[in-house]
Amino acid sequence: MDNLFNPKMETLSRKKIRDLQLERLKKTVHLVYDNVPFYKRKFKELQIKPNDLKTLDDISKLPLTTKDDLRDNSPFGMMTTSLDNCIELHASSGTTGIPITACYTPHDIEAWSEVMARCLSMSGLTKKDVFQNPIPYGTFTGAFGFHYGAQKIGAMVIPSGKGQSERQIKLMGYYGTTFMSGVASYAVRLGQIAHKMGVDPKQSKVRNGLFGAEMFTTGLKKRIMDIWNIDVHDIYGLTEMCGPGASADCDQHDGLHLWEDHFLVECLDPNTLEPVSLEEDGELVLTTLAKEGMPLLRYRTRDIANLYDLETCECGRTHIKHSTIKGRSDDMIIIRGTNIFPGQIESVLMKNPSVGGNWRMILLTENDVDMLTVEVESKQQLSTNETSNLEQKLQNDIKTVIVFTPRVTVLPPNTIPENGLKAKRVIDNRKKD
Ligand code: DLL
Repeated sequence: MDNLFNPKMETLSRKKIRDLQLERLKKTVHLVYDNVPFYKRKFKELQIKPNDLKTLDDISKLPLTTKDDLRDNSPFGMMTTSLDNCIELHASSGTTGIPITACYTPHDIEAWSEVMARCLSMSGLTKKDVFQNPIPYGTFTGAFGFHYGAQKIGAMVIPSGKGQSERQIKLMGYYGTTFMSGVASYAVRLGQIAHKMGVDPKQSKVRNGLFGAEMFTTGLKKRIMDIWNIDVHDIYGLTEMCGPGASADCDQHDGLHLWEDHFLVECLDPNTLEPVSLEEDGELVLTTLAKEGMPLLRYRTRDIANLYDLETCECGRTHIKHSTIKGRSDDMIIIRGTNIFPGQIESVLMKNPSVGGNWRMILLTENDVDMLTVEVESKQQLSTNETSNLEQKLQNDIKTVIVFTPRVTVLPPNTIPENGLKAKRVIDNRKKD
């Protein structure tokens, strides 16, 4: 219980959380109805008025918001206030070229710092820590979110920023970094670089890490723990909500607490858009409850996870938990009639101690048939014989989870190209009709 940043809010009774959610939801609904033409139009189409919202269950009457809605109204059409009242802008690039833009009022920056401080404190950050933040400082939300949260706790922040991995390792040693953040796959990469430089990551002073921003399987988490000999926490978030900080896992490592005084979560079947039962996988749909600049109603995240039973957690927090993100509904690949999430493959790969840090799936059409090749780096340089044994073993193991037999190619360490900030796990070169 000693790592609560805001004990009162983090342990609020379920009844008080729900009362607060209803009060804030009503306020948010009025705010967007009065100020955002997109929402006013949607309410009209659905023949509802803000005052029709009487209970939290009435949320199902409200319109959903999609990424396309944000793009159609980009960059500033979803805002409730003029740009004069905003002090910061962030954006996520996505794949279509039109960025998703978010503008923050001073109040929004404060709210973001608060949820980030809760996540960091829950992961063990204290004011005594030296906190290294190896994330590019730019329009991506990652670096600033961690920076604000860590400073709110009073830790010393090293804003080490983008890449330059050898420099990151040197800074860690020089300043005695005790806590690091980052994009999940980068923590593995940094470990590899340290080894290459003759530095054993286990001997560093780092004792804790908080990572996220991309698919983060339990296998990858364990991998980072082993490489660095640190405790690893998972943090989830998205530009549309604020950036990182919607949720993170506590020391129980059994699901991520989502800050329900800031976000109202629903878990819906992505096809029918009906709620799924607790512990059943569905799409997380989030409504902001404490945002001023660009509040969103029922935002379809596309992220697949499940919500847990609402008992008070051993850590004392009362806020709902969700599982790790299993994948994005738009990441699901259909090959020969089988639905595959990249996370299923990563889980198999990360269990194998001979597998290195990077991997990807390559999809091709050969003689009108979809072919899947899994390319994966080995941890150490292997002989031809060892390589083919490992390929065989991985092929069999992957087959048990995806039902058909993929090709597996094991490559030497550090040979799969890095693809920007977040790892690109799927290269789909199939013929499109
Ligand atoms: O990635 C914010 C962030 C930065 C989160 C740093 C955590 C750490 P976007 O670029 O808008 O924002 O991407 C959001 O990334 O919808 C998920 O699909 C994915 N994602 C984020 N965190 C996790 C996680 C940031 N812990 C999108 N596990 C989200 C799995 C994650 N996927």
